[in-house]
Amino acid sequence: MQFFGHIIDGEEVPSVDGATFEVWNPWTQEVWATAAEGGPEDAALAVASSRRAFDEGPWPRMGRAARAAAIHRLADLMEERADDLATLDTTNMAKPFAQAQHDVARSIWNFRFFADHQRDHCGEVFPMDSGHHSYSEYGPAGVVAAISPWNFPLMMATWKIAPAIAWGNTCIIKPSEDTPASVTLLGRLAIEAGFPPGVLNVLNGHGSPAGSSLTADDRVDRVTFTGSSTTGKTVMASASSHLAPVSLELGGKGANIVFEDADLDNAVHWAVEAIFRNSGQICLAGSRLFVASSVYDEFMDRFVAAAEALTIGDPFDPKTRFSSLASKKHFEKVSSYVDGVGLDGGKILTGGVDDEGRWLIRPTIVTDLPLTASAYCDEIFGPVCVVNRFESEEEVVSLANDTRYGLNAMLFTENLSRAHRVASQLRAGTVWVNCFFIRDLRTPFGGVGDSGVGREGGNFSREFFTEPKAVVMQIQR
Ligand code: TXE
Repeated sequence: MQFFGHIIDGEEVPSVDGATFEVWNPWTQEVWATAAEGGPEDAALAVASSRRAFDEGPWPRMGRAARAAAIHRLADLMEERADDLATLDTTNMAKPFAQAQHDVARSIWNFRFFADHQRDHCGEVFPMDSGHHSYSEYGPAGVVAAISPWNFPLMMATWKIAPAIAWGNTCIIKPSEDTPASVTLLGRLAIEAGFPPGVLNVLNGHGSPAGSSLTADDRVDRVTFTGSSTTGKTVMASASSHLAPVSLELGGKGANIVFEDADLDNAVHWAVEAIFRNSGQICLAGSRLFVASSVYDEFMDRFVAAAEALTIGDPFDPKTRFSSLASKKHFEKVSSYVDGVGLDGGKILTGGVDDEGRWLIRPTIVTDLPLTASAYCDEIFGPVCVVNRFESEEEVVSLANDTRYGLNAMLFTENLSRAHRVASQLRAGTVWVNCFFIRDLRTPFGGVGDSGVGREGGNFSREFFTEPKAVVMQIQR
């Protein structure tokens, strides 16, 4: 059985007290590994190591080109081990292997992008009428605590680690207790790439005490978190005790709007991706679908057919497009929402809870739910799409914005003016027009309301992971 330790100060180590936890394969429903269960002492050691690496080590001082080169070396090693990284994510959370390979490629790109972004960046110069000029300098903030979820185990972790270390910080990543494997391998590769000890530490373990010990530690200068809105609030409160800025990427209940003039083939394709990719375990999921009345019947026939055509099965089978949920606990959560649909007056057009004992919810499409039903309002984080029809643009904008979340929205139309008009009216951090899930790493990423605080990506990550400084210089006397 494999073991995933902590990576602290350039070494893979067990917990100080030897505690471990089981790591599950949700497809086979078997324990396939164990991992070190981090406690307060392990967290303190990880923070002390990253603090030393920041205060005394070469990383923040080595210059941008050398740092970029080191990060590209790590990316090269990830490329060499890409299938091993993808295998760990698929084993650990039943993500279809091709999707896990895609996540690894994107994780490598996270490192390459931010390595180059910090190397090539310029500060600003502010000419002043007073005979002075000012310029800005972006220095590293210090020690970053990063806490990541289980739905994109490697990808979400690297989305945090890459900008943090690229900008000269040192970082402790705590992966989800459900998916410690790929991030631990990443930590091993960082050692192999020659990273100075403490630049990238991996602390395995549960949210409490491992994660909470990190966020509460006053030697930590930044906290970046992706997870549930409830835990996000706890993390923010904890970091506020020592005034560490936080970046929170939380849940979502994305609206997906199909107007009557949409290209229906394209809209159906993306509607399926938006709610059934990764078994719906995506904060950006298009879980509330609104379809114009005049095309509703035609769209729904095609949407239901496409959902039923998804090949369900073993995530390592190349034919599989859809597999089980990431854990038993999560399966129970999603099942309870599906079970509640009928009680709330909703109709399940297709899908439902698997009847073969797997931790699987088949691609599920629901109609007729009242707008107050919990399956309509809450983030289910599973393959459950709630559909409503609409009559007018004004009506659908109001429906789409009527949520406590605001991470993303999609709209499908061939009318250019409408696309711009509606995109600007939607209350969301990202709006996709005629597509879904396409990202440019320079753009802001984050949400409003219960979907989070702050933005990351390109210069937005720079703002968060650095301490901008103004230097004012007299040039004329
Ligand atoms: O999330 P948690 P869970 C949503 C989704 C899902 C629900 C619950 O709706 O069903 O959250 O998932 C760490 N201090 N999302 O229970 O608890 C934890 O160990 C510090 C949306 O997995 O938020 C893990 O590493 N850290 C989401 C991470 O927080 C703590 C992705 C997320 O766990 C902690 C995942 C604490 N007190 C779930 N408690 C998205 N936005 O994509 C827990 N953690």
